[in-house]
Amino acid sequence: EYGLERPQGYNVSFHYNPHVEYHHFGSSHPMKPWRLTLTKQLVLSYGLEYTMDLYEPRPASFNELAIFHDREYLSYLSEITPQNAKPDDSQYIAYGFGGDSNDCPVFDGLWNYVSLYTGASMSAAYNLLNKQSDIAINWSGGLHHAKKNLASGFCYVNDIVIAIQLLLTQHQRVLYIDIDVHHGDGVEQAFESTDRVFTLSYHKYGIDRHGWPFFPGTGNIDEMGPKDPANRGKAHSLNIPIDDGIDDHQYKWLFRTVTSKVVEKYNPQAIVLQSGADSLGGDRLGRFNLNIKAHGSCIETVKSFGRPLVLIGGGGYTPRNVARTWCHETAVCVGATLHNDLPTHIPYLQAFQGEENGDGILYPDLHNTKRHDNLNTDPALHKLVEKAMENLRYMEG
Ligand code: TV7
Ligand code: CA
Ligand code: ZN
Repeated sequence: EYGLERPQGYNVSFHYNPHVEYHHFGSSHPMKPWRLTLTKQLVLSYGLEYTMDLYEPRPASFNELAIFHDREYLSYLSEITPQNAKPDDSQYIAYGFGGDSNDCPVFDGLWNYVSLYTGASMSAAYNLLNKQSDIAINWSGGLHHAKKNLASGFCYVNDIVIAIQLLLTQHQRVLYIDIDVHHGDGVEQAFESTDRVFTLSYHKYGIDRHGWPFFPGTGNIDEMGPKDPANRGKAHSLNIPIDDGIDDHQYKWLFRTVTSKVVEKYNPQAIVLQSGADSLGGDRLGRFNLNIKAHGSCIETVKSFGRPLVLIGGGGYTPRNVARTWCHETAVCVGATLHNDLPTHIPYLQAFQGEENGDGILYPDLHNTKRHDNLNTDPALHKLVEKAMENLRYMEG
């Protein structure tokens, strides 16, 4: 109570183990753990560390990862190295390491990497459970595609599922919200048979001009969990498929309208928010046209519900904008306003310099930096919201 001024009175904690930064997926791979170095540097340069409790969590153990994952899969994951990997091995392929896309490469320190980001999500969940924090942040987590025995889409261990499992020890209903540009399929699938977790994902959905579905190819509006009425998980997933180029105004309206309704109906006792930054304009893999403050307005909306919140990272493939966004969203959590001019004394300042419209500033205009035409019309989005509202009526109240 005697700390720095916190206008909105939220206790925020920041869970981060810096060792996670030093892992490399490979030089051409879009996932760059050093975006977390940039994020941390920005957070520190604005002095946000004085407004939060900082934790350096220990890595998760094998047994902790086994809360969700199969032990056989974990044994394989813990033993595989670039030196001993056999790409023709049946387990290698079955566990998701094969394939021509190389989405999930085997790299040095892989087991250490997955243990570190999962340990940080667990630490964040524990802080909610013991009431040390109202909001607990882990920007290194959010690996939402991993299945119990399968690596998928840059994700090997599903830290989100494990964090939610911990929250379920004390909370009857947990809401999972996912604003990564990709569908949060791994989390949805993990909880498809329970009514104690509601999953809500906003994502790009559709087929490109070469006939390829946008990864992972699931998450249409009519996918709302098991159809069997005897299954408790029925209607406890909501997917919001979005087309290329959605703008700030449309996304903010869509997010606020649908999420508010879900919170009102489901009345969760805790919320886990995956804030993937690949939904920003100009992202290397994404297709949307959001600015940093529009992305951050989703965090403001969720914060306004006043429920215990775990805030985690996820995708984000233009590192300087990932860092800007997660720094801004950290400030949103503590209730601070940041100057647009970046502090001039920061290490890595050059990462934020020399951009056409972002030179030395926190909030560049990202609109149409990748020139994705907006294929979302207002009438189509209104229809989508209507369908979402109809889906919610199938949930037993
Ligand atoms: C949470 N998109 C993860 C998002 C995971 C997306 C994909 C890549 C990609 C991988 C690379 C690479 C890439 C430039 C982009 C269907 C395929 C891809 C045909 C050859 N460059 C998150 C996963 C997605 C790997 N995967 O949600 C090494 O892009 O689309 C696919 C799969 C298989 C078939 N091939 C196309 O954000 C963290 N991968 C460069 C090097
Ligand atoms: Ca999503
Ligand atoms: Zn993504």
